This record gives sequence, structure tokens and C-alpha cells, in this order.
Amino acid sequence: MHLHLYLQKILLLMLWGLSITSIGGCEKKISKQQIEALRREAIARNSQILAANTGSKQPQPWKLLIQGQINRGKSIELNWKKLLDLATDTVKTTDANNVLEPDKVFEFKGIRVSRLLKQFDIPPDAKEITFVCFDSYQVTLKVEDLFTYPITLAIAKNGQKIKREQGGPIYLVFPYTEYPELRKKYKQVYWAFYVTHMIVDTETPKLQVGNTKIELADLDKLPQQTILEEVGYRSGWDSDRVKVHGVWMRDIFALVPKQLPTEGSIKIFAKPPIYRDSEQPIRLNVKDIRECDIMLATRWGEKSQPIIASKGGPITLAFKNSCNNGKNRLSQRLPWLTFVEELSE
Ligand SMILES: Nc1nc2c(c(=O)[nH]1)N[C@H]1C(S)=C(S)[C@@H](COP(=O)(O)O)O[C@H]1N2
Ligand SMILES: [Mo]
Repeated sequence: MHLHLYLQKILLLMLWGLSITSIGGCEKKISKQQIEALRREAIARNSQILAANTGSKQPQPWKLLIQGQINRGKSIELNWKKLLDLATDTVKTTDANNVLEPDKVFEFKGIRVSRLLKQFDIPPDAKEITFVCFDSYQVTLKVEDLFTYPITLAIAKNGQKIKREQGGPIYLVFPYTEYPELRKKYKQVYWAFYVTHMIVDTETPKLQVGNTKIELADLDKLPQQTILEEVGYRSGWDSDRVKVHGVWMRDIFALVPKQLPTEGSIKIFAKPPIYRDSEQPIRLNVKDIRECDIMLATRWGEKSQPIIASKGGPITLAFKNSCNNGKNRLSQRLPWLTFVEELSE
């Protein structure tokens, strides 16, 4: 079994026992105890990542979906064969995640993002592209930068398929060697692994509940709620608490012919593939839905701004982290979910 890069990086730091340049993108000097804490965190995270990204949970074969404000809102699906046909661009660069050989230049082969966007007629006023990954990680880049630099969705590295533990099969690479300024603008955290979706700006909100399609106007007819919470996933938000606005999950069933069942659970599906595993879907307990304030959020902040894709919107599963219904807190049993798409029995 390969060590995940995160673990390699931390072990390397331990060997050096020295200072560290980048954890989560900021500069830090760290002590031995902190290194030990980081090492333990890295080991835990490493096994989590491996569990989430291996075996049956890997969609076979891989595909890339382009969604949002492109192709009149209809998904564009590129299967692996199509991706291979399109992968004619080359980028020679160091790999931000290769901590063992930071100066080694690799030849990545793939699809320049700007070429994909042109091919599918990206609207001229599009501003941002959000790349969503298998594990729910996401990064957002400016369209302008994508058209300035040959930032590329790589599917091969030095003539070989990119291994899962090296970010494959689709790895977002930045031409650091040719454009050193990109090292600052798009740090290591932007090199997204296992990319599955590209979203142009933000999708139009829609939610499938059973057989019913629900739009934002429908959700807006329900009683509007607000919670003040730390957002339960890392992308796009500060660590401070924010106001999140939306509707209680239990109220949504007023919009569909079927009532919320009295017991059991309902399934919830969101865009990142780890949130749509058909064998082990994420389930919401009916008891939690009835007794906890679980929200489908569509807006945030004092000005009730829409939740854009870089923040995991347009529809996000949120809840009061304090809800304690049963043995442990809801927040220990359920993550906040980005890009919520469907509820079903
Ligand atoms: N899909 C995906 N890509 C990702 C990440 C991730 O968790 N998932 N982590 C990012 C971060 S924060 C860094 S520093 C680098 C290396 O991540 P790692 O240290 O978890 O290997 O990959 C980036 N790309
Ligand atoms: Mo990171």
C-alpha cells in the first residue's frame, strides 16, 4: 500500500524536525509536540482518505461532468474514452505535491481547461470555475486565469496513467515551472486530486425529492429559517460562525405528495461521488429530521446572498451542530454536505 502524500510530507518533516513552510497554505514554525500532533492527524487523515478513495467506491470508469452556466444548464458528460481523445495538451512542470523531489520536472498530458471551456461555448460573462473532486474537496479558479495560463486537467504523468495516490486519474496541474508567479496565486492546495466535476459559476438551484423537481421559488414559499454556525466543511468559508439561511428539512415534505415517514431514514445525495455511493448512501434519520434543526440552506450572511459554488452551493445541507439527539451529536454522525441534489426514500 502506498503512503498518501500527506503522510509522506509529515514523516519527512519529522525526520528533519525543522520548520514547515506550508500547512493549509500559511507559514508556521512548529514544535516537536505539534509535529507529533500533526503526525497523528496525518495518519488518521491518511487512512480516511484511503478508505474514501479505494475499492468499490471508485466509479469505474472515470468520467468528468461539466455543469452550471454552460450548455443551457444541461450537464456535459465526458467519458474516459472522450477524455483520452481530448488529452492532447502537455505541461512540463514540477509537481506541487511531490515533496520528495520538489524540483523534479514532470511531463503532464491532459486537457487544457480553457480549451474545454471554449469547445463547449462558455458564456462570455462567466467568472469562476469550481472543480469538485471525488472526496468532496473543491477549488475555485478565475476564468480569466484559466485563459491566461495553460492550467490543465492532467490524465497522464511521464507517459503513465496518474495513480490514485498521486492525485489521479484526473489531476489539476498548474504550469509552475513556466509561470513561477502561479506558485503564489494558486498554491499547492489548488492542485486538486481526482477531479470529477467542473462547474461554471453556480448552478441554478434545483432539488429532486422523490419524483418531484423542486426549484428555488418553491423552497422560498416555505418558512425561512436562520442558523448561526461554523460551517461544517472546509471549502470557501472562514472559520468564524456565519448566518446560514434556508428551510428546515422537515418542512420540505409539504412540497411533495409523499409525507415524511414516521420512522426509518431517508437518503440524501449530493454531487461529490463520496456523497452518492448507491451501496452505502448517506442517510438522514427521520428522528433527526423531526427533532433536529436540519436545514437545506440557499443563502448566507446579513445580506442573504446566494451560496455560490465556491462555497458549496447553491444548496447546502446545514444544521445546528449542537443538536444532540440520541447517543451523540448530529455533527459527529453527519457532515454538512455541499451541492445537495436529491432526497429519496
Ligand atoms: N481531491 C483532493 N485534492 C486535494 C486535497 C484533498 O484533500 N482532496 N488536498 C489539497 C491540499 S490542502 C494539499 S496541501 C494538497 C496535498 O494534499 P495532501 O497533503 O492531503 O496530500 O492537495 C490538495 N488537493
Ligand atoms: Mo494542504
